[in-house]
Amino acid sequence: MTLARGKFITLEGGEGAGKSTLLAGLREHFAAAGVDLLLTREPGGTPLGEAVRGIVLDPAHRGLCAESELLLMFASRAQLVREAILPALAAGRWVLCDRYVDASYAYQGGGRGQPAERIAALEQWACAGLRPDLTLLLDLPVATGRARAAGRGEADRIETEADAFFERVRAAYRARAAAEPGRFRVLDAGLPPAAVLQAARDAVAPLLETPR
Ligand code: Z5A
Repeated sequence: MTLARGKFITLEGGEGAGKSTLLAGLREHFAAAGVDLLLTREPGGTPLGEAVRGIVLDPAHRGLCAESELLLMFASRAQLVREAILPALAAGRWVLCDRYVDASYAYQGGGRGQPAERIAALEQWACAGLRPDLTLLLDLPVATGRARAAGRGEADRIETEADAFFERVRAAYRARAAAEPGRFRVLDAGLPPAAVLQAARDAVAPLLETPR
């Protein structure tokens, strides 16, 4: 019997949308379902990726240009795909990733104005053809997300952007979800955490029904 490839699920959304909160709930849900899960994140997830994360989020790097930011996101991603995600999927594990390539289209594309074709070319090169089986988009008005995130201490480099930047990010995410309804499930992140988790459980249910 050949081992079934695991499922690749990504979680996306703006600042304070509740990704970390939902990840904790989903981790329990998958454990109860007997899924062997790799939980990881972008940028990050490998020693190199975590070092890149430190660079891109450090407020000291205020002068980082949009091109460098885009390339650093993809450097972290290329490493994560090859070092962690593809081996896990090949071993039959499932992977739940806190952000993936849609974040680059939303933040570096929508937010910073990098051309979508440039991001698509990087995706083709860096991601080894890996696309998510399912993407959960936590959608929330920018003001609500920022208010939730406000009490957390010093803002990272990207969190210091203006509201208009995050409005463009949100619009880009929603446009991607509308263009690919088969892959995306848009969840109302303004609902209480238990309701968001239930909506996410409903969204992953069809994947859990497939043979493992
Ligand atoms: N980035 C990029 O630009 N390009 C890329 O390609 C990639 C990433 C991959 C990574 O940050 C940054 O990198 C991110 C995008 C950029 N920059 N920004 N901004 P991250 O993903 O690690 O962190 P984040 O996006 O800033 O997430 P966050 O602010 O940590 O939020 P969250 O994880 O989505 O939310 P949370 O911590 O679960 O919840 C925030 C608060 O709200 C907390 O107090 C919760 O208790 C509360 N909460 C959560 N859910 C609810 C509900 N449902 N109701 C009420 N309150 C809630």
